[in-house]
Amino acid sequence: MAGRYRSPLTWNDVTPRSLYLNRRQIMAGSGALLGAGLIGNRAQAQDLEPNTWEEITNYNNFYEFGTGKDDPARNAHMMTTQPWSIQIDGLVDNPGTYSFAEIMDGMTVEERIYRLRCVEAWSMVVPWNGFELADLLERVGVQAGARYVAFETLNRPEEMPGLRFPVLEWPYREGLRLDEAMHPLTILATGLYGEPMPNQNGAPIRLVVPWKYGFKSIKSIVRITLTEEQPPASWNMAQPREYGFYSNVNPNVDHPRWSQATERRIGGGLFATRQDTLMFNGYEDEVAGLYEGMDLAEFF
Ligand SMILES: Nc1nc2c(c(=O)[nH]1)N[C@H]1C(S)=C(S)[C@@H](COP(=O)(O)O)O[C@H]1N2
Ligand SMILES: [Mo]
Repeated sequence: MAGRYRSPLTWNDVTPRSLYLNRRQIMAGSGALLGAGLIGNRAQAQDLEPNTWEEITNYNNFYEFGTGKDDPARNAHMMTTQPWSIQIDGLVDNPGTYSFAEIMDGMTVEERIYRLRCVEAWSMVVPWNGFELADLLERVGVQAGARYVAFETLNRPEEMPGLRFPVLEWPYREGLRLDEAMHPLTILATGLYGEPMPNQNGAPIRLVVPWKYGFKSIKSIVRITLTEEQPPASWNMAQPREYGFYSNVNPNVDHPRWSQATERRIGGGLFATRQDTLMFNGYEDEVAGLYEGMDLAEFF
């Protein structure tokens, strides 16, 4: 691992508006300096302008609250997020149920401005606040036999009206290979725009894996399990031909029912044209090494 990943941008760069322009000039003019790939060129720098708070919190996928894009913003207030705890178990040295405060204790929360590319071919740029999942995994102690990390979302039908419908196998489940989970780009996010995570975005704590389709970034996590075998994942279980376990963003591997070559950037306004989807969602330099020698069409 090439050491801790340092985001080239901070929240101070995100706002106010005048600083966006300043930041974009800086980014456009110093590709070599920022350059380990996250910001490779001017086009990429421009599409890293974050979406607005309104866009990020009103256009959501969180099927536990309904399948419409505006259902989570309308319904997710029903979810109780205090108290909150995460059960951490499986192949770890220190299994247990950790309160949100215990999880956060000693963690350095930083800003990470990441692209979010949904498998449905829309995208946003989100200024998350969070910490590296690796920091938590190191703290609980990953045992030698562990090869995967499994995650589960809260499963509370009385607060989550969408759970009545068998769209997916509940609770929502996802998984990563251990090296993906330990990668410095993989974070547990607890906020956005410097505010606590809104319920519709996965309060109080959710995964963000920016080089994978959005459904891998599981929300409102209550359980993390270190496993030897590849864990079940809700979308993969529902439609294994359409949603693979890896689900790395890849413009060359289409979904069986639509192209993945381009994407619709939410809130594009005046410049609302489709944009090209980037290999590994623009994080190729950082993560391609994880998949060396792997057939990305077979292991989609
Ligand atoms: N528990 C849970 N996590 C989830 C989802 C969901 O329906 N339930 N939707 C996923 C999908 S498809 C996407 S694109 C992202 C959307 O995150 P956002 O609403 O914060 O933009 O969350 C992912 N995490
Ligand atoms: Mo998605």
